[in-house]
Amino acid sequence: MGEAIRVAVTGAAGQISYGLLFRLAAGEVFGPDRPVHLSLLELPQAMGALEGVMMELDDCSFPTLASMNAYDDPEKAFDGINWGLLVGSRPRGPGMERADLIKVNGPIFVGQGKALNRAAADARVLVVGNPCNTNCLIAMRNSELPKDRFGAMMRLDQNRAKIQLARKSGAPVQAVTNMTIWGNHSNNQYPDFENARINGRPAAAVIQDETWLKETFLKTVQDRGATVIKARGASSAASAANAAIDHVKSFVNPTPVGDWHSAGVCSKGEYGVDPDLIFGFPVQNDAGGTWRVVEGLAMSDWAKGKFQFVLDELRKERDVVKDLLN
Ligand code: NAX
Repeated sequence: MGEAIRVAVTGAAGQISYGLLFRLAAGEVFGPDRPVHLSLLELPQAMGALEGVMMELDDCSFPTLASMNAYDDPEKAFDGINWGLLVGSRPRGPGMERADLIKVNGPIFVGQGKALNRAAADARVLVVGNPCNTNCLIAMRNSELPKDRFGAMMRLDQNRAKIQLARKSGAPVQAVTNMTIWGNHSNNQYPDFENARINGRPAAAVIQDETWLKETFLKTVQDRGATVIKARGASSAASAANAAIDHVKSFVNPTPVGDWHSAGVCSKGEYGVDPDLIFGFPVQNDAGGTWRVVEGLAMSDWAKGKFQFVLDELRKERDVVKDLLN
């Protein structure tokens, strides 16, 4: 076995982590020959619950789980890590507006951004805790890690969009490629069916139902999180954990030729997005671990309207947290 990869997971006693930690520890992300060290961060009041999760991890006897530690201090939890999966944050309470959530969670990501300076030189970060794009922006702007190491999770939205197109067309989900979720992980995201493909053909040419694409598909994907909460009485946890696994895998492996994946990454001005915003873009990754935004995708005027709307939403979120940005 090779040298252990050190992975920090925050909110480690939460629901998403319960779906995530076992798959990480089982070697699903970094392979059967790469031991994983888990550095688990929680709030002091959740340390007891975390202890229970760690007992269960022990009881799986995973050969790839080299070791694990629990912390309530991000400086310690992020020491020497190669990946930081920032899942923990405060959930939205009853009557709470999005702006309130941004304000209560923002400070967490100031502290965690600074603590990420203790990470290994090659460290990468995925922010899952909501509002994930803006939390990621805060962490990035408070950290000295290079900006291209930060990502926010759009992958659950990508996976949700793909299965809807697959179901509608009757194609298997793996036949759906080139799925972009532009913008924000919010219900104003724009899932781009115009550039998506099914068996290599434009999705719209296969589905041939513009009303369904522009209305049903769009709303289903945008509102999926709320629909799951309503049905399950709890938010998407297993599918979010699965998406986090997919996100990390997509950044450590080369992207299949001709395809791309969606991630919230730091804009360098692509498609007119303000530099530094963490915006959902189509991304391709090479074998060396370098990624780039796929440029030059066409959009109809209708799509440009959706794009502009979500871009404005992210600008407003940035304004709410401007005091937290270094
Ligand atoms: P839970 O409430 O089950 O777990 C969150 C955990 O984070 C708790 O155990 C809490 O003690 C811990 N925590 C809170 N503040 C912390 C801090 N400062 N440091 C360390 N730990 C801290 O929520 P869960 O269902 O696991 O969801 C976690 C986050 O993911 C939420 O913000 C949620 O909104 C977000 N989601 C993001 C998704 C995405 O696609 N980006 C989809 C699913 C999910 O909604």
